[in-house]
Amino acid sequence: MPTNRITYYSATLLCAALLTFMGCAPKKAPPISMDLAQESIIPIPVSIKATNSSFELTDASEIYVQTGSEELLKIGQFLADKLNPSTGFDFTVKASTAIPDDGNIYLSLKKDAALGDEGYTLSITPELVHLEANAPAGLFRGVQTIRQLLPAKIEMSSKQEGPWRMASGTINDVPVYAFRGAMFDVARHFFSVEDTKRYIDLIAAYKMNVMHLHLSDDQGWRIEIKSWPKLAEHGGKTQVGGGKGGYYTQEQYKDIVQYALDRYITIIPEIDMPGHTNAALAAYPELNCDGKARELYTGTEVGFSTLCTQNEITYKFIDDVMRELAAMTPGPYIHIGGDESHVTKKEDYIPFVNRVQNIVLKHGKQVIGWDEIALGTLKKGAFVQHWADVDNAVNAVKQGSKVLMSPARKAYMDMQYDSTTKWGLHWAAYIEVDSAYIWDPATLAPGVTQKDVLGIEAPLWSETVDQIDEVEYMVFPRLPGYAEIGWSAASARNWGEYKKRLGAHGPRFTAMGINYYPSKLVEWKEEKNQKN
Ligand code: TNX
Repeated sequence: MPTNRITYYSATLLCAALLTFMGCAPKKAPPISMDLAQESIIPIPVSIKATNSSFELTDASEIYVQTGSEELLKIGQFLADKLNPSTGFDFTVKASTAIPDDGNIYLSLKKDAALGDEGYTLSITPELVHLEANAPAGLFRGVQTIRQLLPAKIEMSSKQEGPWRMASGTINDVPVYAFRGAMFDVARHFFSVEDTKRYIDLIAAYKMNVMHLHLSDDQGWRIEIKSWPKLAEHGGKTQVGGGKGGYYTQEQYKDIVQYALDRYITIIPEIDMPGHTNAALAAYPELNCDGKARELYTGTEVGFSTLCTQNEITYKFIDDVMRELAAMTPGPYIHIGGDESHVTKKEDYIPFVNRVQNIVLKHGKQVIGWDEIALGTLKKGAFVQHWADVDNAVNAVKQGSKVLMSPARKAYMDMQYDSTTKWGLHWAAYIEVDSAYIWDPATLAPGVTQKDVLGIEAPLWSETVDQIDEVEYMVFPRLPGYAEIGWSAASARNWGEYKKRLGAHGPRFTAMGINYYPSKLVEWKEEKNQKN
């Protein structure tokens, strides 16, 4: 054995012997300088204080959560499940009452009312990543920030080369609006449980907290109702274009609800009425005023169907549907639709909406409806979703209701980006990524101010899309902008600055396998390897 190797082995042995009291364990590379203020976080946080150093995750790192909470262990596990495949490390989640040793991540709760349910503070030093919140949901939102501070390839599902560094400093963050959502129309085309979970994962990454499911329309009824089985069995048989359609069993729906809940996302189920009901009218003849079942419909016209508002059986039907829906929906809201009821007489529409609100309330849920429901008498706690008519939004506020902002010309993700977009419609507008971003829910409608706004929702109608990668193309890259409009103060939002952050998310979208529209308005970044 050559002398230099003998020397090396003796040194190693000596070192091992002295390890306990001299601490000559192999040293980690010293932290490198990184600027937290230059990181591209979407939605932009309230405040970022950079300390120009870094934390490095290694295979010795662990995730610790404050002792005593199953819920915190679950949030820690969510983070571990995100980090394990790409790092190839084996993060396990452990409980600890004290701040753990150097090199680890710690999630804990603190009493801080200013953080509300969803705010968090994230402190990163070369020694520790410490995420704190007033409530578990805040920790979950903060975990999304941790993901964004790591290299984009952290999102890959196969092992990648490190290093896995995060810039050091402190982030304080809290959302402006309590409701930040997206909608999925699974009625025009049916989408599987897996597709819906995928969409939920994508909105969760941008700190949205609501997924509104449009579960019924002229072309299909997509939720099993045990007391009216033909709704799904017959009414769910087809879809736009005549494909095979489908529906969620109650077990599958509950599975989606739980999946969303695990991501601190509320599911809002919508049963659209009295219009947009052809599928139900095809399943049960007694819901039609003439007592005759309608044919299933596979086209894309709107406004031709109506429940028979005069018949008592209609209200029995609604009561049964709402009872079953309420029983499997832990969230506070049920959406009653109410849009485009062009063949329902106004004198029938208004009493109908008033009566349906009472049914929803009776089953312990709050009402949401499209803006036309403001033509009726809104019950206490009802929310109006503005999509088309500003007068309806103003009328809702006059009645004491809050408005959910989904203006079609800004927030409809089924609108094409421009005339060359393969999928989508353009009846409201072409919505490029800048136009989707540049608007403020608090100034959109004169007379509707920030205190009147519940939040923002971006709907994805599915007349023209039937595959999840097509959905992704319409949703990305507009959705991160909607998430930011809902989370960040208007004064902190600026397209020129935002588009740089968005461009830096290109590699993240790629790593997540998102089929996104590479808008020419944005300079899409390549993933840069962090320097050693
Ligand atoms: C209008 S928005 C509708 C939907 C269509 C959508 C297509 C609303 C409440 N009604 O039925 O799917 O336009 O963009």
